Amino acid sequence: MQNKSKPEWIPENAGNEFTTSIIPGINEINHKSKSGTITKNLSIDDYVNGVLEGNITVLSKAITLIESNASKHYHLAQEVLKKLLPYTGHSIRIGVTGSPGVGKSTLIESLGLKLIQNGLKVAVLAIDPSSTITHGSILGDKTRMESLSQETKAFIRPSPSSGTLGGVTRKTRETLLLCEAAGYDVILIETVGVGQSETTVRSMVDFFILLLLPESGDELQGIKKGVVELADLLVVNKAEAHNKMRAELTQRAYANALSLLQSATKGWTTKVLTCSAVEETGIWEIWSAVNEFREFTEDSGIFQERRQNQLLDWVDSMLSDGLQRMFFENPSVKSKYKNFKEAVLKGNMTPSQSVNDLLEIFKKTK
Ligand SMILES: Nc1nc2c(ncn2[C@@H]2O[C@H](COP(=O)(O)OP(=O)(O)OP(=O)(O)O)[C@@H](O)[C@H]2O)c(=O)[nH]1
Ligand SMILES: [Mg+2]
Repeated sequence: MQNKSKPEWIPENAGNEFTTSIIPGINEINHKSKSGTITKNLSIDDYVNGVLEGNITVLSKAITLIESNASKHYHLAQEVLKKLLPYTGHSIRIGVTGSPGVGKSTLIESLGLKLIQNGLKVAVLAIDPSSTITHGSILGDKTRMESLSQETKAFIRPSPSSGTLGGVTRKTRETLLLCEAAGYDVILIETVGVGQSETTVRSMVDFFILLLLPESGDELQGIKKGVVELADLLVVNKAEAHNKMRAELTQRAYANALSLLQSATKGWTTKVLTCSAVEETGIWEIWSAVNEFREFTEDSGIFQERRQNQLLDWVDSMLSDGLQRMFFENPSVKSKYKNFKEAVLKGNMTPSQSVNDLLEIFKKTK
């Protein structure tokens, strides 16, 4: 395990409530202050103005505030967000999922660099459900997106590395809004294609890309219906010359399968493309599909409708996150929680009994 240290934007007197840590050797260009004159303790207005100016140090600090699990930071973060909300909503939000190693980060880097060359500002966020267990495994991605992280118009933020998936979701959603307020035109969210995280990311983006590998005929039997049905675009990556046949076979098989499935977005026909993130071929076609989708959904009103639903999802995820925090921070619950779990292990209490009793204790203290 490498040595980790606290980033410079964490207040001096802070405890363990900040989840972010820095591993030496990672390019920290995103976190450097342009002017070098940032004070340690920022007021709400300092945060708001700094983010609106696109100051990367202040943006990083504001995200750290959002990622904090401490109540006082939570309330401050919500005040900052409230003031920034009117400036959000102007980006296109794109989710990228796929099995580990399929090339999500490489594709994001390749697409991101092209977009920057075309004058756009690009933010990359990550949701890594495994990081809630391994505490930040996706940090490696930052080193992988080396070229992108050198760009002043790019902002890369790894997944918050502790808390429940629900907590991570709320934090990512709010981070996305901060990035929009800071003027990023395109927000790319990478998620490892396991379990719940795909549904989670789908619920916070406009456009969802599923990345696939070229496969042989036999392997194609097991098309994952669930995640395919979430995607607006399927892309077979690693489609270089030696893989061309397999990539096209995969492309056709998925196109056939899609004709039998429901599309993720009403009225939109999910496309299947091929690309090579490494050789940078087929990347513009992906961006064209994004634009075509945007035009189509804006005309049909689905774009706005989805954004409204995302706002409501945010309410729900905040509610469950808030309830959970309230419950586990409740002193009466805290004092019994550990004992009850031990009692369950010893067989002196059933799991449901312990849950009921804890809920009763919680209700009585309200
Ligand atoms: N040949 C080839 N290799 C690629 C391509 N895209 C990515 N790779 C390689 O595949 C490996 C994994 O790429 P990543 O971009 O890290 O994949 P990922 O999906 O982000 O992986 P995780 O974040 O670990 O889930 C790396 O060694 C890349 O160089 C491609 O288009 N062609
Ligand atoms: Mg990756």
